Amino acid sequence: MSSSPTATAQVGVVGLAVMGRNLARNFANHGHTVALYNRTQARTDDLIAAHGSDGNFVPATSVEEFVASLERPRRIILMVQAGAGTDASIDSLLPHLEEGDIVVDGGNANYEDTRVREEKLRARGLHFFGVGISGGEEGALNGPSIMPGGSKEGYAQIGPLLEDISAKYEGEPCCAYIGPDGAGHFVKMVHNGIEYADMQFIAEAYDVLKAAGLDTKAISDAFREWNTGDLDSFLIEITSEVLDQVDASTGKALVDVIKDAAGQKGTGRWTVQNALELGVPVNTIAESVFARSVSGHTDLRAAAQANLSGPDQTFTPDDVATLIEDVRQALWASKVIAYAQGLDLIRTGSLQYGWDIDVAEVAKIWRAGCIIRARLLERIRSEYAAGNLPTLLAAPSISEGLANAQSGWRRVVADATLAGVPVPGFASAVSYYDSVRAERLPASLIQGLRDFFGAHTYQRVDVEGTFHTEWSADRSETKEA
Ligand code: NBP
Repeated sequence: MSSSPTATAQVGVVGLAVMGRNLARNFANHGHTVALYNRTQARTDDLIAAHGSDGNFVPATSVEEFVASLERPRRIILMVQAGAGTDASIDSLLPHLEEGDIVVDGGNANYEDTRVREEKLRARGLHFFGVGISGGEEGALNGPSIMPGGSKEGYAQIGPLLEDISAKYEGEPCCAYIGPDGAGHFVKMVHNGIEYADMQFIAEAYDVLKAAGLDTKAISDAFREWNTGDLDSFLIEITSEVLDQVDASTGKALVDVIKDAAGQKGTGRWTVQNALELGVPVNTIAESVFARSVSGHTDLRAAAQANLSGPDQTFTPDDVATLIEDVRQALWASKVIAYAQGLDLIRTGSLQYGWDIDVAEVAKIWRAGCIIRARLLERIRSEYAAGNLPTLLAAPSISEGLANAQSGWRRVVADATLAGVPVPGFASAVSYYDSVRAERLPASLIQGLRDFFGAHTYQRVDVEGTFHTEWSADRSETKEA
C-alpha cells in the first residue's frame, strides 16, 4: 500500500557519510528502491553522481520529500553521528511520520539512549530500532553483521530487509532479532568490547615476538600461518597485511613509524562501565581499554621511561618455533576468555533488562561480516545451542582447548613478565582462568579485613548465617540476628 503516488521507496537512509552511503548502495544492489536524505545536500548529490546508476535511488532535498517518497509502513535507517545527530534527525522526521512507521538507528548509540528513544517513539505509535552494525565501511557495502533491537512486530517489517543486506555465513544471514529496545545496541557495545580485547591480544603477541628478536616479516608470517588454523579470523588476517605494509617515505615497516598511542571512540569504555554496574567481571576488556589509555599518556610514559628500570633479563627463547606456538596458544586461550566474559555480560544484561537474548543467535550473527568474525564463533554458537551454559568456559570443547593451551599461555605470560614486556591482556586472561577455576580464593581474607575495620561481617563455610568478630574487644564471634 502506498501513502501517495510518489511513494516508491521500500527503505530510506538518512545520513550519507561513509556508512550511510555504503548501506544505501547495499540496499540498492539487492534490488530495493532506496530513498536518500542528508542534512547537507552535497552528500546526496555526490552519491547520485558516483553511484546513481547502481540501482534505484530516490534522492530527496527535504525531509518532507524524503518521507513522502517512502512506501508505508515507512522504513527509515538513520546513519548519522551518534547522539545529537540522531536526536536532531528523529526530531526532524517525527512531524511527518505516521503510526506503524519504523525508524532504525544504525549508529553506535549508547543502549540506554536507545531505550529512551524507543519509549518516546513507541508512545507515538512508531517502532524504534536500535541496530548495531559492524563491519566498517566495507561491511556496510558488501554485507555487515547486524544486531537489531526493537519490537517483534516492527521486526516483521524491517527484519527481512536487514537480513537481505547482511553478511551470509554458509548461506545464513548474519542478522537476527536480538530483543526489545536497547538489546541490539547493548550487544553491539559488547561486540566492540570484545574487539578491543582481541586487538590487545594481537598487539601483545606481536610485541612478545618482537622482543624475542623476530623481525616484522617473520611475525607477519606467523600471523598468516595462524590464520589457517583455530585462530582464523578477520583481525588475524588483517594483522599480517598491516605488518607487511612498508612505509613509502622511510622504507621501514609502516607499523614502526606509526605513533604508539591507540585511539578509542568509547564503546570499549561503555562495555566496562556497564560491566561494573552489572557486576560482571570483564577483566580482559577492561585491561584492553586501560592499555590504550596507558599508550596515550605520553607525559606519564616519558616520566616513567626516565626513571623506571627494567629487568636485566632479555627475551631469548631457546627455540623460536616453540615460542611462536606458545604465543599462538596464549592468543587463542586469551581470546576465548574475552568471549566468555563478553557473552557473560550479554547474558547478565539480558536478565537485568528482560531482553531474553539467545546467546547462540548472537554468536551465529557474528560469524561473518563483523570485525570480530572468527572461526571460533561457530564452535561458540554450537556450544550455546546445545545447552544453557552458565559460562562459555563450561563448554566441554572449550575447557579442553584451554587445558591444552595453558602451558604455552602460562610460559608466554611468565617469560614476558621476566623480560619486562607488558602483557596486560594475556596476564589478565590467565588470572581470570585461574580465579574462576580455583577451589578457594583469598576473598576470605578480604572479608576478614573488612570485618576488622568496618564491621562489614562475613559468612562461614561451616555454619549458615552472618558473623562478626569483636576485633577491638575480646575477639569473640557473634552471630547477627
Ligand atoms: P559520521 O559518524 O561521521 O556522521 C556523519 C553524518 O551525520 C553525516 O551524514 C552528517 O550530516 C550527519 N549529521 C551530523 Br555529524 N550531525 C547531524 C545533525 N545534527 N542532524 C542530521 N545529520 C547530522 O558518519 P559515519 O562514519 O558514516 O557513521 C554513521 C554512524 O554509523 C555513526 O553513528 C557511527 O558511529 C556508526 N558506525 C560507523 C562505523 C564506521 O566504521 N565508520 C561502523 C559502525 C557504525 P552532514 O553531512 O550534514 O554533516
